[in-house]
Amino acid sequence: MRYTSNLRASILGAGVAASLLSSSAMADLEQFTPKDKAIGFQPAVTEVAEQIHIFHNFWLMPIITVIVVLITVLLGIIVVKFNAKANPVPQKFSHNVKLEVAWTLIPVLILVVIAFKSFPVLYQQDVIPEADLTVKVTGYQWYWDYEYTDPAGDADKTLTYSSVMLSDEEAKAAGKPRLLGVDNPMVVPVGKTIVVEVLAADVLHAFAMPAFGIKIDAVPGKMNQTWFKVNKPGIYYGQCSELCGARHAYMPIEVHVLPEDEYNAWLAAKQIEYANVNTLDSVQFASAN
Ligand SMILES: [Cu+2]
Repeated sequence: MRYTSNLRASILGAGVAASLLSSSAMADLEQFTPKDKAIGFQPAVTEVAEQIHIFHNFWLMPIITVIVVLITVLLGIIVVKFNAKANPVPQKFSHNVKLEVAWTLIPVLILVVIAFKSFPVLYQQDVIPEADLTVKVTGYQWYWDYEYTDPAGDADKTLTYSSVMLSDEEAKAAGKPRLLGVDNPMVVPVGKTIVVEVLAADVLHAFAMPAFGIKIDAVPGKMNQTWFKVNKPGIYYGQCSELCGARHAYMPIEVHVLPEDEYNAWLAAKQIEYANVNTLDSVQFASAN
């Protein structure tokens, strides 16, 4: 409960809440950060991400490996056996019906297998379940806004804030990874269905969280939806995944997944903290500069 008590402390010392909160939360939460020389996916923490990994690791990779090996061997045979020296007189035949049927049908069958295995995963991502919590995420050049609309069935409790990347020094001081840590992370409760409504205010962005298995375009004038349910508390990182301008690489996403009581404490604290802020726009620009 260190997180909760620090939360209360930071309300008292209003103004410095953001950095204090983030660093105190990190003492308790496992941070899922990129590892040196790692390859492959980040560990999956949602069922959707698990299904994506299974599809990739046990279907796509074996299929593509067999294809690559087969083509390489065939190419080798042709180079060795049918070069001008080894085979000075070329054969004159053309067309082989059986072979042509085979090399048409086999790729079709491979695609059918891939479709058969991928459609359920796509369906699982695409059909939005009933939300326990909806968070509206808006992409700006170059930061994210998070809006918790009506979080406790009370429109007055709507909470909006901006999330801006920390500088190298700030990230180091806060113990967060460089180019991924932010000042005000998105915070959600663990084990709950979170529906994310994704928008953009200026150009195309994309909200992507690899560990959750989600990546969705943020389009000006159009609302996209996706969802996730994380079963493991922790701090997770993602990035804008659509080229959106000069600082595209500097609008990371940091999500804290907290036990429900700590999430509620965070929500209550933020509402008090932001209650006296008249225009959130002034906060955004102050932090962006
Ligand atoms: Cu962007």
